Amino acid sequence: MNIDVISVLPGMFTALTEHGVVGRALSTSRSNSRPTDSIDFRVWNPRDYTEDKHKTVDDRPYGGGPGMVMMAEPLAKTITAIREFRGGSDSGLDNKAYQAKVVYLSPQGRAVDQKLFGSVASENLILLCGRYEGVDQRLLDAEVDEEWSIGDYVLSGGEIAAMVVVDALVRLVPGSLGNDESANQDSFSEQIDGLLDCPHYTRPEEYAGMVVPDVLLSGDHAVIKQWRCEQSLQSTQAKRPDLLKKKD
Ligand code: 4G4
Repeated sequence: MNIDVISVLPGMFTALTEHGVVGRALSTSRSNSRPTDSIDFRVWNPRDYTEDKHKTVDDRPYGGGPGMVMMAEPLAKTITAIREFRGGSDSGLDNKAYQAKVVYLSPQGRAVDQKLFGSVASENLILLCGRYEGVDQRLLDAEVDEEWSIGDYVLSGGEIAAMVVVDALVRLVPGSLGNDESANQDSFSEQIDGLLDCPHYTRPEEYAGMVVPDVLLSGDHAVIKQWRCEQSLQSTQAKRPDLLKKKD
């Protein structure tokens, strides 16, 4: 899976690439040591695809009003550069033949969820991050396949929304989470789909007068699995009954 992000603030993505299990997964893929089942992640700055000496990527809105709008041309050139890089002459594809979903992160988009992430985890993505008041509509009409929202609130730019999407996707790509990957895949497949997680405990056995549930100390893995399943159901009923109504 290739993920290409378009952002005028590429440095923001070090929050993702330089920390934790997601950072390790993304740098492993860049070092080319896992050619299959991993994520090749790159960030592209539209300023690098401008022609003027000030590297202008935004301009004032037609019709007036506050703020600035991201210009179509630098973004279109960035997308062309991505298509050339991913499906360039050495790959045997021409520029337009590179198969990728172009996604615009915006408050107007379709609400993302785990099911959507599962359905795109095998595709290539180009994530477009808006800044200022957003992107010229003609670029969106010409280039964008889907518009996604991470929730009903407004952010200063699409970068944090894109990082949410990438983090969630890294967890779904087999072989991307390092040492613990087989364990992670196992617990993912055993997890009851669409329910909230069960409670977790670690040492000590007693903390602030509270003890670990006996069943978790029993060593009976069938009983433990049953208990965790019941806890997940009860927690979902109490905190998110809407998730249960969606299921059979
Ligand atoms: C598009 C249009 C995504 C993108 C306007 C992006 C929230 C989300 C942006 C803007 C975003 C979300 C600058 C308002 C960038 N905010 N909920 N901001 N703004 O997924």
